[in-house]
Amino acid sequence: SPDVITVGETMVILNPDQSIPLEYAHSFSKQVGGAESNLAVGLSRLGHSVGWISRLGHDPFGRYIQQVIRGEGVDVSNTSFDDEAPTGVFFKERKFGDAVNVYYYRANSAASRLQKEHVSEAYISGAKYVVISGILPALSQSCYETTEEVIRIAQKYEIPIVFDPNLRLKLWKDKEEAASVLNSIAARSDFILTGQSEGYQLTGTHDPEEIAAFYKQKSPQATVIVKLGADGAYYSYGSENGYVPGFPVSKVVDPIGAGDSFCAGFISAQLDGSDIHESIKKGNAAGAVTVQISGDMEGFPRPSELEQMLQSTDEENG
Ligand code: KDG
Repeated sequence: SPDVITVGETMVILNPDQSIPLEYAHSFSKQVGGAESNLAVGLSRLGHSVGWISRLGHDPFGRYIQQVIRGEGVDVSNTSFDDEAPTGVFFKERKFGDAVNVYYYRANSAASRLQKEHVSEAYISGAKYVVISGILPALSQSCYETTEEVIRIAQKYEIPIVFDPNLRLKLWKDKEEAASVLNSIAARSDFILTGQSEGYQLTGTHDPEEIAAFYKQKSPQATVIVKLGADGAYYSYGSENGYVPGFPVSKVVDPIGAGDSFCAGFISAQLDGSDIHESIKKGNAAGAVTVQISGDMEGFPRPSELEQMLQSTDEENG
């Protein structure tokens, strides 16, 4: 099996060619996005073997997604087609500054019908890392059960679980429901990678050190990383903790996907045997490359681009 396995929904993105309110946009670029397949593409570009488990509609968008993700070198052998439900779609909208709004058309999509029977224990059991995102359990009851099944398998084979809560409030009944499900997954994870504002929604504090302390209490063995955007990240690993500075970029074009790119850079470094500080630095650098390019995964770095970003501050810092 691949070294890293992840599971989740991927959609076609219709990205307006103009930065105006969506109702006035007339032309769109077709792209592919989904937090888990983004991460998989990020890892594949960095030279790792990675598998993505999902369901796609038996329709042109489903075929397009399969082609793109497979074309990026990700193993799609455990992703199958559903004859009865369509592939999900979402639109991006850029109105002010760096902010991007998203509008989902994904209710009852093929991926929302993913069931625990679609997940192969034999396939997952050989992985070195399993990556779970908090989007999947929000999609439907069967997706929630699928998430639990993947956790069960990872635990059975002692495969470290990397968890990104990826809080999408539009997908949950309310914040309380999201926090109860996501914090329960965090409590069983080995690496918790959260953003600062979702960390606030889930723990009640903005302070990165308090967010980490909250999760350490639930999962004492876990490494907690709080992603701070341009400011880098804070981490708590065993009794070690600290801040790892980010990489300045001149213009943020599209922040969506940066968190997934961070996760790919981080896991890539862990697979290569780097220590925690180096791994976070690589995550920060990957995120910084990604925000400068439109699209979720178009801007994920290749090794030489990541290396260039990593060198950029070494020079500045002397
Ligand atoms: O992390 C980026 C994702 O949010 C984006 O690709 C869309 O997966 C997506 C989602 O469900 O929001």
